[in-house]
Amino acid sequence: MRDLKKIELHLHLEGAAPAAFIRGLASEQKVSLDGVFDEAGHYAYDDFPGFLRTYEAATSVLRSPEHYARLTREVLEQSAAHGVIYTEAFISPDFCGGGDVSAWRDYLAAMQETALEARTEFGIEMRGIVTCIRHFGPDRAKAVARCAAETAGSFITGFGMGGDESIGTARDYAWAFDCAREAQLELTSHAGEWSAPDTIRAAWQDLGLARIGHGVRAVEDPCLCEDLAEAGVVLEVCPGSNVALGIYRNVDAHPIEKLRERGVKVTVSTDDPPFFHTTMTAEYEALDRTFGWGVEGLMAQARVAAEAAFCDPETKARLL
Ligand code: ES4
Ligand code: ZN
Repeated sequence: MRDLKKIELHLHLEGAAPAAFIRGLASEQKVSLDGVFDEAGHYAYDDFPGFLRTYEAATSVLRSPEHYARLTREVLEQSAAHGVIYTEAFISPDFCGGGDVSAWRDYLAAMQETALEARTEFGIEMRGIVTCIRHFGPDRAKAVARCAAETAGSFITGFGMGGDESIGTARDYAWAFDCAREAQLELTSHAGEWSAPDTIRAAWQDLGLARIGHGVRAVEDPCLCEDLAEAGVVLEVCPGSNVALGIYRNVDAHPIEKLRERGVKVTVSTDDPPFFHTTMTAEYEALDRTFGWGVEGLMAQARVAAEAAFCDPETKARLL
């Protein structure tokens, strides 16, 4: 399972930072990160709002382009060790210069340079999806969209939104997504991880998305599943993340198989692997064990991911 070639479409760069890496940065800066780690040294949180708080506290020690270069290298090396040959990382200008375009350019240059080195060294290709954070509000989202639009190109290929789904409506963020679309960026947003199926339809239609982050609660609405299947909208499904956050009791209870059976295009990702104690290998093993996907089913899912990747046709052709 580890050696199968994998494509990951939904990975938060900051959320992929190993706890030990963040502890190392904290001690270099002589700051104490109270409440961020448990006794075993893992990230600590009780529920989704707690997860977001821990996540934001952990990112507070990522303070320079050089820190992001080190993070990028660490994450790409880890992913490559699990057979990932192509990864799309969500990157948040809110954490890289606070939404200021010129600071963002410096952070981005550091990440892009590291990604080039990692391609040669570890054999993994990376693209960045600039991501706004819903609970920071529509104005911050606009600033992030401007960062994305200014730096759209061969490395920054997408725009997305994460954060607390209970805040506002999709329409509140439409300006940001329109701005990104005009800059030729491809679009995805978290929806239907926590929120009801109608918010998936709203995000998909009001924001003009090609892909949806999670979207698993679509399973509760057969009509929505039919429409997503017909339109070929791709779900970035992260089973281990959903189980770790308590949305589903275990992988057996996870709707990924039902969604696939209904013809919805599903792909598999890890979201924030150290937070959820998962890896792409672990996700593959769980899906094989639980639903009997086998190498064939897993490879079929990887082809869906390759087709849905936010990259140029030549790169895509090499992944298929
Ligand atoms: C998220 Cl803003 C953010 N970061 C990491 N993981 C997430 N899941 C949902 N929103
Ligand atoms: Zn996510």
